[in-house]
Amino acid sequence: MLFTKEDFGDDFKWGVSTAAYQIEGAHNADGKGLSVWDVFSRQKKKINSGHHGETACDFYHNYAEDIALMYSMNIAHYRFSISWSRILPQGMGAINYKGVDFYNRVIDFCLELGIEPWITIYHWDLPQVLQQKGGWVNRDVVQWFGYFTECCIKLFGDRVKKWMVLNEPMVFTGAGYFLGVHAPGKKGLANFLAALHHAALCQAEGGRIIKTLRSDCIIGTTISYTHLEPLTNRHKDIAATVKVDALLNRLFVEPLLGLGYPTNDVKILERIERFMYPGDEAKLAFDMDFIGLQNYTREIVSHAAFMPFVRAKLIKANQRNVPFTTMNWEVYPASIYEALKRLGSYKGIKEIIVTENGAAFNDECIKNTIHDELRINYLKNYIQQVLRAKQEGVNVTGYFVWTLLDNFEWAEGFHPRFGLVYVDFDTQQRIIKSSGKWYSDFIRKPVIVPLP
Ligand code: IFM
Repeated sequence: MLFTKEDFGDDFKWGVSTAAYQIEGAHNADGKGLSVWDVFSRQKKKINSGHHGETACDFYHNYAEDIALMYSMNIAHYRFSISWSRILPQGMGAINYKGVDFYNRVIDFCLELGIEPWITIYHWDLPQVLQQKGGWVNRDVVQWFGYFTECCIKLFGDRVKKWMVLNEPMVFTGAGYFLGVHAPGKKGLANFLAALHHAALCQAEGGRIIKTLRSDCIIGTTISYTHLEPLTNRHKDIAATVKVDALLNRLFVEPLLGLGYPTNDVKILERIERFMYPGDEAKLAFDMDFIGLQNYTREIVSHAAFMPFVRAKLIKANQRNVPFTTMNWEVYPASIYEALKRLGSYKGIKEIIVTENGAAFNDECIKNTIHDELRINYLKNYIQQVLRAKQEGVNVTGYFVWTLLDNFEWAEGFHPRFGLVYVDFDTQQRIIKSSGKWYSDFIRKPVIVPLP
């Protein structure tokens, strides 16, 4: 390998990311309320193979072993999310202190082992009771989310100093309220535009609430950011790429920076106005301490006359004669470099942290070992591209692998295995994969040998 962790500097943060619904299980334990994912994944044919996250990695009961495992792997930064319905079973109102105790145990044990906890407030698991009132389509979600944020900060902000407001809002609004392939399974433009506007308001409002309650916290939010290229140099493909870019990459970050929605490039977004109240434009902006970039792949875009609204489509990796992962995502390390350069070029962005990057491959467990060379190569090559961007001046200050444990990959169920650690979902046995060992060696603290 031509580079080492030291090339990134002493302050660079190396970690792993997870999300509540994907690992915790214990879906109705100790007073937890149902989330949209508990309900959605029980509906027929929504999730591959009929899987659901009711047990998942049972992190709720195995958290101590899993955090100890992280410690043994030299992981010093752990990003996880809070299940809204675990601490507020009714979405608002009374706090479920048994749920709070769980997160207190997680946080305190991390701190005891010298692992810094990083909390994502919302990673897609809205309480079902709030969905029954319209969920993200109902503007009241701004109040509901504000209350949830306030509770999180008051309950955990004394010990947790690194916060992210939302996880990939484009994905949960697009897949959950436009395409209907994620919880809560809603479809249509009106649902999507309302949900996206309310999520964008929450993104900024969440930041303001944290700042007001705890000025000593570092505040960020995360976005998915995919490098895009047109299929050909034809004007139509280039125009399609500009549209997809505005939707996938710019939609949430630009309002946050005070630039408004990218309506010039996607005319249909003008219809958001129907959901805007006077003064909303200013409320969409907030000066984040950092932006969490989540990049996995590049997409190739072509013009598609039959596609409603965008007139564009993505050409799947398996149709392009390129290497790809179990998710059918192209392995293209320079995508993270391109994404970092592009995001880094916005004037208002002070700092970027790669809050997710990783890959799912068809790992095989043979005699209790998992030789996942493909994942090692993926991580090495992507990390090298992060370094390239850093050396060219992008202020990228951390990198979190998605993910620690194989887990519930939303509509795909448990088949795509993204973990550095293999999970046998029948026995809950954990086995560190070769990639986990590689990452652990790569980020190991240098041993200081005293001079005689
Ligand atoms: O598993 C997801 C995660 O919840 C959000 N970002 C992408 C990951 C891989 O699909």
